[in-house]
Amino acid sequence: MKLVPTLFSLLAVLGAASAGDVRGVDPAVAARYVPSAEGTFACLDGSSVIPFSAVNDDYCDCADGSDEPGTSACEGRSAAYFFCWNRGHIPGKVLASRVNDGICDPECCDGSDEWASGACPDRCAEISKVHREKVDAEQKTRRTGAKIRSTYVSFAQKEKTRLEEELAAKRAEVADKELEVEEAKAALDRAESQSRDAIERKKQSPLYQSVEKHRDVVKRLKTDVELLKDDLKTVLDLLEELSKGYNPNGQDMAVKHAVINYKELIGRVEVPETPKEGVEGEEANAEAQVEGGEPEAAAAKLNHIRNPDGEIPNWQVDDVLRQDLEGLLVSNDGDDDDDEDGLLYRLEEYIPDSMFEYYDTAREAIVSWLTDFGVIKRKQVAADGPHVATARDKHRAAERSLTDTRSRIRDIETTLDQISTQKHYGPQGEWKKLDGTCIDTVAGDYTYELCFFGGARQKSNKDSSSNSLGSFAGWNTEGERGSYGYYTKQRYRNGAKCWNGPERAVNVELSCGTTNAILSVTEPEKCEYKFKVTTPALCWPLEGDKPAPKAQAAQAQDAVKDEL
Ligand code: MAN
Repeated sequence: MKLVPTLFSLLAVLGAASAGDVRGVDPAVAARYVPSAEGTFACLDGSSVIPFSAVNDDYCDCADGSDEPGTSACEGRSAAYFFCWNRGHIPGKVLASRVNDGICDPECCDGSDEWASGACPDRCAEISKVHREKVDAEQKTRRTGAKIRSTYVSFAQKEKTRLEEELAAKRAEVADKELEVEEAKAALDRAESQSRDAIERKKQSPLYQSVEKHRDVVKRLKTDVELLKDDLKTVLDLLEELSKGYNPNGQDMAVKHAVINYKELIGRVEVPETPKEGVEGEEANAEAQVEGGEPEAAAAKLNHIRNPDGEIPNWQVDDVLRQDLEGLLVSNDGDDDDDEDGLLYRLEEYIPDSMFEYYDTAREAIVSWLTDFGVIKRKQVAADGPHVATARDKHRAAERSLTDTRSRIRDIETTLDQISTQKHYGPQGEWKKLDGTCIDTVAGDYTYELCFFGGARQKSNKDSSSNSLGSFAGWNTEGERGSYGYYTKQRYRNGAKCWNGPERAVNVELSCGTTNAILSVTEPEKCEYKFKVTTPALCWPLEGDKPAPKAQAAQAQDAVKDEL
């Protein structure tokens, strides 16, 4: 409150045709800018009461600055802002500090904020025209987009109906399938027990018992032969040592005869041309016989003693011992559907004898290799018979079918929940249509791809390399679910790790457009990308057009706020 009114305050008061026309006052609080009976003004925050003449006197009296709506005297105070009418356009506001600062603020296209100099002409008519054209274009896009969006909504509704029907059918199937599994299990148990009983019975047959005994005997013989071979080797080694180390001049006749006999056993005996007479002569003759013979022939003979001709090879004996006798009982049990697998397992019948040993060693390896690669199926019959195998296959098939049905039910329930609520597919399920739709754009050295609700990728335009930029991680975390703002952002996270940096990620900024398209791609931070995307899914119908989503009113309010 100044004692001597300044030029500004005079002009400000003169500018007010009536008390309600105080310069710069927001019409929302205009009623407070009327002098009281005592000719006073109460600050809007109630902090003080001042003479009405102190309003707009270019001196700040109120703590909140509400006494100076038309000057810059209260700059920085909470209520210190200037309201401009912008007639013919949309009213605006500027901070009190910007009143009469010599700058034509765009918020006040009527130039009223520069009232002291009158330096800013009223440009509201032309600005309003441009604005209207922009708004008209936006509304046109919005209307066209909304029509497309409505097809998305219909799609979601149809999809919902289809899924609900499928869900009902699948739920009805479950009880039948559970019964099928139960019956198949009972049949399998029966077949298994019958098969066990039958095998037990057959095992009591004289033939089986005899074969088992034979096998036991073969087993024991094999052990005996192995032990004897060991013993023979020890004895031969011993005699070899003895024959090399013994002293022929010694008088130990027992040793001498043993060596002579050993050498006879392994070598060809040669009698000297002129045998000597007498006892000494006999000994010399014997020695000559022993020393005689050909070393190579002796070695061959020794080898023959150790490994006689006609010896049954170990693999043949092992084959007999390994034979699955129970399996033979089962496979003979009416298994007359001799399929290709059977042929494969009987391949040995066609293998020439000379190759059999090699084939036998390689067979297991070949069969497991073919089984691993799914070329053949190992026959179950050897383990439990064809009836059990069939029963087991039926039980497994019934279980698989029940599991598939249950899993489909869970999927449908999830999708229906996502369509029906506002969680995933928007207020009217409109985004369901875009689930899996991919759009892309070229930017610099890369083509950027976005698959809605799937993943984002960065593909090189120079080679075939590409980086994952992440998978769908949710909508706008700041927006309230169901509000327009909630659907204007999507997050894609956990992409390929950036060298020396974070995992790649994308923030998608969505707006209404008549097509699904990526408008621009930027990388504001290393490996953090921003996609600007248009989509009809965000073209909510205009107020007055039919039918608006629930949150439409909220969006309309947001829009008005933005404009003010
Ligand atoms: C690649 C691309 C770029 C990224 C760098 C980071 O070249 O993914 O977008 O900035 O890696 O090393």
